[in-house]
Amino acid sequence: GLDQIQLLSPTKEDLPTCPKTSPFIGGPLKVSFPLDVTLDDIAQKNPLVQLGGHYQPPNCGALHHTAIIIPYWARRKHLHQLLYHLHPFLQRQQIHCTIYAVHQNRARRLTQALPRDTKAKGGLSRTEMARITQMDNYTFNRGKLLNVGFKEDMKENNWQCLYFHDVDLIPKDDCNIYDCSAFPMHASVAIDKFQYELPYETYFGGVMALQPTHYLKINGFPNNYWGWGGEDDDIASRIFLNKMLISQPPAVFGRYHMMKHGHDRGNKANPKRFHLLSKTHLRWRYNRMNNLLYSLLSKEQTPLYTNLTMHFGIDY
Ligand code: BGN
Repeated sequence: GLDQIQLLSPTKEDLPTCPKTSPFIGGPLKVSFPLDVTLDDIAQKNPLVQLGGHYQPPNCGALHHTAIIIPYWARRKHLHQLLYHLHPFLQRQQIHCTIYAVHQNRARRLTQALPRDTKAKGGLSRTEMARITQMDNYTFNRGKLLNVGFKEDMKENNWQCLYFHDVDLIPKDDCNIYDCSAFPMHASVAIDKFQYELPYETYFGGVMALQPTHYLKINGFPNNYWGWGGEDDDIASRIFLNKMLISQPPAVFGRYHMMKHGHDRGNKANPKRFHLLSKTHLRWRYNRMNNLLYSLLSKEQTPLYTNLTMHFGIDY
């Protein structure tokens, strides 16, 4: 009975609950980068972070259980700089968390990776071939990455809060607590690149936090935005269409530094985004987490994060 259950998980049961406000939280943060910081350096600075980028406060039972989901490709340097800031930040907040980097494989065309005989005439039907070529087209798909992040992370732990976090944004205030609220939350409301203001009223890009129930209610994120732009607006629409509001931290806390970057190859502005957005109210029920086609190529537990790499489009 109950005794047995307690025996099976003895460690955290005996700890007092962490205080509502962590005593380690400071105020505004100065964001600066040591030039050549390596992952080993970061790991050494964060000895309490466990394999896979997992952390829980050692002396108290955490009040918040948060998965941080970072979609990325080809931004290794940004990922390292983000980890450098995020790990100590999360520890100061006394949060139980894991950092997941969700990576879209773009090493080579999937069609080229097919065995020769499959490629030979008759091996694959025309429609199948067309689908592969269209889907695996080297184009970034943030919506899909976020959906996979959700699906894979919930298999590992019963997370109560999910932070969908762009790789180039660094929080600039300790009071920006990485927990969830009653409504979906837009955390990055004051990015330096946009003069610490929302670029437009319904902007929902950068860093957002949802409870699993919010995510399920909106049917997950759209899978059909290939390339840059619009998927965040689609997600905001899904939230409004489901009669939820978007909450925000006070702008003084929701400050972020955006790391500079040039144009990403394979992430061109998507010309279809305007049309797609005009159809969200019709499509949100169908384009969603359940018809998400992907294959997980690897799941690696590195000292500072769990790395998920996937192919999109087809499963053989
Ligand atoms: C918007 C993009 C967002 C992006 C922000 C900030 C679109 C849809 C056109 C109606 N939306 O314009 O995806 O996060 O800029 O860069 O392009």
